[in-house]
Amino acid sequence: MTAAQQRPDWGWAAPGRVNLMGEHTDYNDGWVLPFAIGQRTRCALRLRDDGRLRLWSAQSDSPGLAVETTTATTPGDVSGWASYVAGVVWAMAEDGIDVPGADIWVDGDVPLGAGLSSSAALEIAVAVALDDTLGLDLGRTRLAALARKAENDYAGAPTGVMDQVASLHGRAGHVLLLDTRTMEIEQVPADLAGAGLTLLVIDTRASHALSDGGGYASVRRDCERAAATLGVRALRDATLADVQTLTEDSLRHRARHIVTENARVHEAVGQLRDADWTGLGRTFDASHASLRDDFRISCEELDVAVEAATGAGALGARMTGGGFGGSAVALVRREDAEPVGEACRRAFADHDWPEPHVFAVEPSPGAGRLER
Ligand code: GAF
Repeated sequence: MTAAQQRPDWGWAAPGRVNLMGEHTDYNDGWVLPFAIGQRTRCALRLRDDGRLRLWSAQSDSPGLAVETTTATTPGDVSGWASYVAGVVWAMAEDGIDVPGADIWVDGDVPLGAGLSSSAALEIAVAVALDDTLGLDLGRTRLAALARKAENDYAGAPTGVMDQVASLHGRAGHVLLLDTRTMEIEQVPADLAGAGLTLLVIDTRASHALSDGGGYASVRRDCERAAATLGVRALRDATLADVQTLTEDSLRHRARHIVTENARVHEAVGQLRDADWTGLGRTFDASHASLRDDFRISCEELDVAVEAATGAGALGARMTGGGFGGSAVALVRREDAEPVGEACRRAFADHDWPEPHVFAVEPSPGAGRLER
């Protein structure tokens, strides 16, 4: 019998996320408003004592074959999905935590490359599995930091910490207001279903990758340059008046998005608290316009999805996540969900693009052990 056939029961799971508001603000010390979705990555794990690390993914092109390395792995040893798993073991070792060896299996239904944080779901599923199995009790703050280190320094994607925190701290019926400077978290009630609303994800299936050294890294560098030019610690500390003094067009545009987007996070929290759904829809639209025109990380597929959704009656729509492809989200009245999805599919057919995947999501619990 092969090791793949001897997989233990699935023991742990971690969700992907949707971000309601606050895009690219997390690495600018700003605020974000994500929630964990019902789609999750599952993990099964068996410890070994020989320093070997063998990894299987049901989503890989050859799911029966293991990716093999050792617990002394260093960045560059493995690539693709396996780098997010081996990266967690590496980050633990860097932090003085000894993993004696492990066979690790992963599977799940977080759409890959859709901007819904499949990579953080993978890291967190493995991090909680190791934490539990090794009896480490590291706590969620440290687990989030280890997973982010895996993503940044092992997998090579220079992201912020929003996705890992959302995957760990998700709570049904709530969105999570995170201050990425202080790491303070506030759970904000968001009973969308109770208000007769649905949040639709429109996965455009346009490619999106954070670790290709392309768009994400370059906008992040622009933000850091803008902060340095203004003499502030991070763009969170800049005002709109400061931003207007930036003479380089692209820096001024990027910085303006960050300053206005941080304000929109707080507006959205107020609108959730007041059940002001039309206001929240307008904030979605303003955020998308800012991501498209100022931050410049949208793409044609995302813009078409957003226009089709609002044209068919959505209260508001915006791209979510890292951008350059991936998914949009639309806030719709329950009875409009079907026509909005249909309008998006029709708009994509008119462009001869592959059909987008449209599905509803709701705030769901964060990572943890599965009932056996
Ligand atoms: C990706 C990153 F991983 C997050 O840290 C965040 O920057 C997001 O893009 C944009 O808001 O999901």
